[in-house]
Parts: sequence; structure tokens; C-alpha cells
Amino acid sequence: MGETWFPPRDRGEAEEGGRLSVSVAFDAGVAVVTIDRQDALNALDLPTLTELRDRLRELADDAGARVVVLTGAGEKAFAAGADIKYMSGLDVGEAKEWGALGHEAGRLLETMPKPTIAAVNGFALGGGCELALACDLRYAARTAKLGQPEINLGIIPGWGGTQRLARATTLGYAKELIFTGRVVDADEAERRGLVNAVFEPADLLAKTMEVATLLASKSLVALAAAKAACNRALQGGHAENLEAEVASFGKLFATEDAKEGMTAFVEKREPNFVGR
Ligand code: DAK
Repeated sequence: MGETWFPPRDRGEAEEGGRLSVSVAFDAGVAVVTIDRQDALNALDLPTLTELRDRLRELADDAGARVVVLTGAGEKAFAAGADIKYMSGLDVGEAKEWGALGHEAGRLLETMPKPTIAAVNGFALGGGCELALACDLRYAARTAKLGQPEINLGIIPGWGGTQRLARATTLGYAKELIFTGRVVDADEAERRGLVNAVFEPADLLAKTMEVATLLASKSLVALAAAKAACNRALQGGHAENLEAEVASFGKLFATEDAKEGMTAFVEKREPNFVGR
């Protein structure tokens, strides 16, 4: 991590006995969002999830955040899921609202016009795995454990896991994990495409920041277009998606960054992108 860290800023209302449970720190255009409820393995209760959603809303619109990294505090957990103690008291209406809040956090990670990366530093179970799945890229510590064990609680993944796990891996593998509740280690997760790469725990954040910093140096307008186009890949019609890709490709030729990128190549120099 570089020396340009700023202290976590304005974290809203949610506090745990005086402690803030979601922090945001900036390093060279990368916003690192850390879920911090270590006494509950970073499980997400209502204040924590609300706070996470609020921070993600802000970062989606924050030009200073070129890339967003999501991780968990401590060495044990990314997030051990939705807080089961909190969830056990919900009625049907409250459960739907709770589900909607998790969906909103997931959709923000999935659709904000900038790359999002999960640094899975330990348990990513249930809702924790679902948040990681909503990110564009996932890197894991060798000690991480991932899974959708909701079936063991008599429920199902409720924050997009039934859809995104199948899209990230295969429908058969997603059904196996969701039906059995089996938790897998990082190496298996990598083999099955659930995570992009696995690192030693001590290296995870630095390796993730390497990728994040690289992405932060690219044309943000081109990255946003690439994300939106790639997001269509597993939905809708193939022909329409190809049309959308070519339309988006064409529009980029009106940007300063496209002119700069191609001119820099011709002039044999590094491009200096401005994000428009
Ligand atoms: N919720 C609340 N507390 C949790 C927690 C969780 N998910 N996971 C761990 N903790 C707490 C433990 O209760 C314990 O607290 P104390 O007893 O010390 O007060 C503390 O964290 C340390 O945990 P352990 O003592 O259990 O630690 P171990 O190392 O022995 O075990 C473990 C680690 C991760 C294997 C174990 O804690 C575990 O199995 N945790 C539960 C994992 C899990 O089942 N996660 C999925 C949660 S369900 C929906 C909305 C959302 C969802 C579904 C539907 N709709 C509204 C449609 C999402 C559901 C989920 O995410």
C-alpha cells in the first residue's frame, strides 16, 4: 500500500458500540472499502449493509474514485454473510426489504461505471460471497473459503447468488454449491473461475492494489464502456449485444482519450488519459 492513504472519511450513521463498520480509504485514485465487524466475522447486519450501500452510492459518482476495491478487516473474513442473528427476527416484509438492500449494494458494484474488485481475505459466505460475485474481478487469499451455505439455514441466496454464481462459473457448479451448501477453498474457487487469482494472504491486498492501480491509469471513459459492454455478455440477445458494442466503440472516437491513446501509440509515447 502506498503512503498516500487518507484516513477513512465520513462513514455515516452506522456505528458498532462507537466503532464504524465500513471505512473508505483512498490511494492514488483507488478507493478501498473495508467491512469491519470482526467480532462477527464481518457479517452484514442492517446498519453495516446500509452503510456499505451508502458508501457505494457515493463512490459510484465520485470522480476521485477511479477503481473500487472491496475487502474485509482482519485475517479471518471478507464477510461471513448476512448477519444470521439479525435475519432470524425478520418477517416476510422485512426480509424483502433486507433482500432489496443487498441487491442494491450488489447492483452498485456490478454496474457503477468503474471497475470493482473484491479482495477476498477470508470467509466469503452467503451474502459475502454474493457481494464478491457482484464485483468485476475477484482475488482471493490462499486461506479464503467461499460458498453459499444458505440451504443449511433453510433459505436460499438472496443477494443475487443464484444468478451471478452460475454466470461466473457454470450452472451445474452453481447448483452444486447452492444445493449442498459446500464451502470451497481458494484453489478450487480459482480452478472453477469463481476467483481470478489466488495469492498468499500477506500479498493479497498489495497484489489487488497493483491491478487496481493499473486500471486507474487507463481511460476511465473506455473502462466504463468496456464494463457496460461486457456486462451484456451473458444476458439479452447476442446480435443486439454486438450492435451495442459497435455503437459504444464508435462513440469512443468522440473522446479525447481515444485520440490521445492512438496518437500516443503513433508518437511512441505513453498516453495521458483525462477520462473524457
Ligand atoms: N451472522 C452472524 N454472526 C456470525 C456470522 C453470521 N453470518 N458468521 C459468524 N458469526 C459470528 C459467530 O456467531 C461468532 O460470534 P460469537 O458467538 O463469538 O458472538 C463469531 O462470528 C465467530 O464465529 P465462529 O465462532 O463461528 O467462528 P469459526 O471460525 O468457528 O467459524 C464460520 C467460522 C464462518 C465457519 C462460522 O462462523 C459460520 O458458519 N458462520 C455462518 C456462515 C453462514 O452461514 N453464512 C451465510 C449467512 S446467510 C435474503 C437476504 C440475504 C441472504 C439470503 C436471503 N433475502 C432477504 C431474500 C443472505 C443470507 C446469508 O448470507
